[in-house]
Amino acid sequence: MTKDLRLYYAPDNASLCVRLALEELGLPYDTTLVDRSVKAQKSDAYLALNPNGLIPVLDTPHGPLFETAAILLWLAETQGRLMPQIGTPARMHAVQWMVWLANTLHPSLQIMFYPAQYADGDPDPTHHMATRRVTAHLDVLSAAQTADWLDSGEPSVHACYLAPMLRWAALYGGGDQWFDLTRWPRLHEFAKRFEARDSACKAASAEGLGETPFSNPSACHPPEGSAL
Ligand SMILES: N[C@@H](CCC(=O)N[C@@H](CS)C(=O)NCC(=O)O)C(=O)O
Repeated sequence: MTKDLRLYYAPDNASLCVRLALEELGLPYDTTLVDRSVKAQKSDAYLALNPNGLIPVLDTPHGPLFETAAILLWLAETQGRLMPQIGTPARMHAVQWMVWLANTLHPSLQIMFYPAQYADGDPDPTHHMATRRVTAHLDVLSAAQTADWLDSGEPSVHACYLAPMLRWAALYGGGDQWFDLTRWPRLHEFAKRFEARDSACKAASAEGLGETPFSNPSACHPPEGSAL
């Protein structure tokens, strides 16, 4: 039977954040692999779902939805879970950190992963700049008193968004083992706690992410498709 939700995904891509939330919420969903090896994200069929040609898309009963943060917020809103309730003081900081994840950390990571797309000529200075920025962002997050979702052990859309980003920083951030999550003990504890959850285990199994996908990640070996 066709389900109401369909996740267009590629292994270890931003779609992983959405998969984690879907698993955490226990919602039934179908998946469609977007085959990056043939640039399926730029095909006419996919551009009709997301004109940006980027993964993920979540197809919903109201039509396709793109942007990781928008999808996570929509899921939280429609399910009444994974975010503090609207109108509560806790909601204010929860929204603040969602915007920060989407608007600050994620873009800096993307520049670090793909510096040539952001540089005229030599991409190395751009990569160094982005690495410094990511380090500074994680310093800010790990010291933040209002980011209680880091320590609570409660599932949240923030956790579903941050955990993959910590993984990607380690795996795709530019070699030389520059990234050591133990430098930020609070974030390291968060990653260990999060990867022990059933939702994380199911997502890791579906996408071939290994045993410690967030606290000490290794290259992904997906059953289908490719990360890049
Ligand atoms: N702001 C977008 C970024 C999505 C994004 O960059 N997705 C990457 C995979 S993690 C992608 O589709 N890359 C393929 C490409 O650039 O062609 C979001 O959060 O949904």
